Amino acid sequence: MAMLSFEAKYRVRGGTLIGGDLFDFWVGPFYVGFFGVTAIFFIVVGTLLCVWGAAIGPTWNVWQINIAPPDLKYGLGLAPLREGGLWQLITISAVGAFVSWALRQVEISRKLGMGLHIPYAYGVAVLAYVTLVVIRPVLLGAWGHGFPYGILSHLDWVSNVGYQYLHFHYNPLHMIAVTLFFTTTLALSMHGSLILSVVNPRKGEAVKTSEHENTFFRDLLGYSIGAIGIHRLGLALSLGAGIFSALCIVVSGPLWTRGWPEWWDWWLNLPIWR
Ligand code: UQ1
Repeated sequence: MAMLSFEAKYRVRGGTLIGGDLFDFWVGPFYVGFFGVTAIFFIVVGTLLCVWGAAIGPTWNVWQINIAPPDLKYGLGLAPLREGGLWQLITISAVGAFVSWALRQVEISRKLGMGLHIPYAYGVAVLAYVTLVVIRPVLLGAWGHGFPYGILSHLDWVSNVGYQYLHFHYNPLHMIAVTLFFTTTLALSMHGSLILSVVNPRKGEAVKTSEHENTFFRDLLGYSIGAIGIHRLGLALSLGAGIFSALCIVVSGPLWTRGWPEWWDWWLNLPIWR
């Protein structure tokens, strides 16, 4: 079936989570739905708030624009608009847009009778963001612990928070997250290169198949994880990277307040050394 006729055939009513067929329609290629409407609302509001924040700031230099969270003295309360209130409204808009987007993915998956892997995977990225600007600030008792919205300013925040724990690379959960990020790129480069190598034969030769894929890695490593397996591995590695990233920062402060190098004292204090 040609792609476009497939899409027409599967563009059917139903699968919505809320409101029946109220917004159950497409605009051109895009499915709208109730959560398409809420997503557009939060995206427009959040973007305009960012432009407002930039306009009342000292610069239009895109690298230097900064919309900071409230001072710590405001705790978990609301701050005046110019003193972090805009950051709070932008954060609400961002969470609203991200959750709307995830629920729109759920509706599209349900319409097509697919699994919910895509919204779950996207949800892990949202979780990482929510951990930084909601969960950790709430656990620490002030919105001021969220990161500022700005290209250079958020980099400075990461550097400063890292140095608060002396040497963040000693955080064991950060070590696991970094390892998972690197392993994700290794797995994707292996998979991408393998697929391209089999579908780009020499001129006049037939495209190769999974037998060639399996045999290559059995020759090389004595093991092939298989066509479905490599995708399960890729998903597990990349979601693990996001989950351990969220974990490594949410424990920094709420659970561990000293430098991360000191955490390893448990190793030096093992009774086996005495
Ligand atoms: C692999 O074994 C495999 O199965 C045939 C793929 O599917 C097409 C792959 O893309 C890759 C990269 C491998 C090799 C991976 C491991 C972990 C041995």
